[in-house]
Amino acid sequence: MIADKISLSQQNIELENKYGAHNYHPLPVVLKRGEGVYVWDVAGKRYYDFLSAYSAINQGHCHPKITEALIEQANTLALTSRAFYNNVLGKYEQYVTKYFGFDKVLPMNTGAEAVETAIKLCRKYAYEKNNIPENKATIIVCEGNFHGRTTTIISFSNDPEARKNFGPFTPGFIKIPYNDLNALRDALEQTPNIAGFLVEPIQGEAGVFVPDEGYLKSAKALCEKHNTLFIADEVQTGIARTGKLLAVDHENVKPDILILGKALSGGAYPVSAVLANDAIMMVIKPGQHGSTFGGNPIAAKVAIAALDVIKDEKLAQNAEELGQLFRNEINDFIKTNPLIKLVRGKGLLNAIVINDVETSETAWNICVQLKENGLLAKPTHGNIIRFAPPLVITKEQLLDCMAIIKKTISNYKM
Ligand code: IF1
Repeated sequence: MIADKISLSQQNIELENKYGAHNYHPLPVVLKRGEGVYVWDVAGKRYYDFLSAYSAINQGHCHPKITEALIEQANTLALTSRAFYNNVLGKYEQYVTKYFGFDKVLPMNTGAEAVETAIKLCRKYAYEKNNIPENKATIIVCEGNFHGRTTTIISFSNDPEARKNFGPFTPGFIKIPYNDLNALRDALEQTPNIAGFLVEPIQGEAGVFVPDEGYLKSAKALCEKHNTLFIADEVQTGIARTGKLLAVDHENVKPDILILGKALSGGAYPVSAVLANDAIMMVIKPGQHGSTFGGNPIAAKVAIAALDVIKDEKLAQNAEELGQLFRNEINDFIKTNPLIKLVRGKGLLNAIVINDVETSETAWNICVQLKENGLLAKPTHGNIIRFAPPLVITKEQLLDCMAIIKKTISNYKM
């Protein structure tokens, strides 16, 4: 019986290897079902999901309220395109703009599409409202950024793996060190035609780098002083992940352009969005930007349900409280376990740095052991393991996960 289940796993893995592009290197586990903080593999083994599809499943796997919204709308009217109005989109647009406090939303599907939309919006505003000469707009980004995988977005990545042999690249971006206000000030003062500053409030993929307290507020003030748009990419940090509705809320910073994705749908459907006030958003006129599925009725209904769940179940508060518990417990554990160098994060977006040379082998091997012990996590870059469970996790479940993490690391043999 067990042998059959293992061959079932192997069969699925072999199918992906044979017929799928090899653009990922997944952990060797084949999942079949998800519910709340749990996922099950094809052998029926249960795991805690500590990745949450990179923070898309903040509301937990297959949340009944979100799934119900998806199914009901899918059985009613799935897609109209924006060539026509429908009876769902306007209600969603009103809901999401009031939810986050902006005049308007431009609905898209993936995070990268929303980032691309924000870049186009920023450039168009620069040319039409900020007297920047056409085709001269420059957007400041940070070293170590991750904003998606389109050709323009990787044009300003400094990850060789994300860039190699994908050129030629899109011009109009300059990079500065993350969490460095002097570098931002210099770029704003010395570089002509700056249109915007695109930043992750916490750099997720780079390894959950939390900037110094006050960085976001000072960065926004510098942008205001230089008449530059502050663009917050909250695709991964937003929707309650860091213990507030948005990561910028920790510093009461209001971006000029807000980018959302992932948990905007609770992982049930690709939904992303760009929010801005009229002065910015209205530079885009009919026919100048769009997408076949952007703002479709299913996405609209799913996003309303997903955002309802965040508020109704007080998931930001839960993330704040249990995130503190997680970091406190790991910091205590570090005192007696040299394998971990440090833990960092905000809310339930955390990472531990393994105390070894810059190699991802140890981090990967620890994740394989965690899998054996019933918890799924994955390394980000190098020797860093990200821990990001669904925000619906209970204190008891978190303590159970802490026990698994500590046991695994204590027993790990380099
Ligand atoms: C992959 C990383 C995380 C994002 C931020 C935009 C996007 C993402 C801050 C684009 C997407 C995903 C992409 C996914 C894995 C995951 C990821 F490892 F790639 F870098 F989370 F850190 N802004 N992040 O984190 O959104 O187009 O994917 O919907 O490409 O492997 P998307």
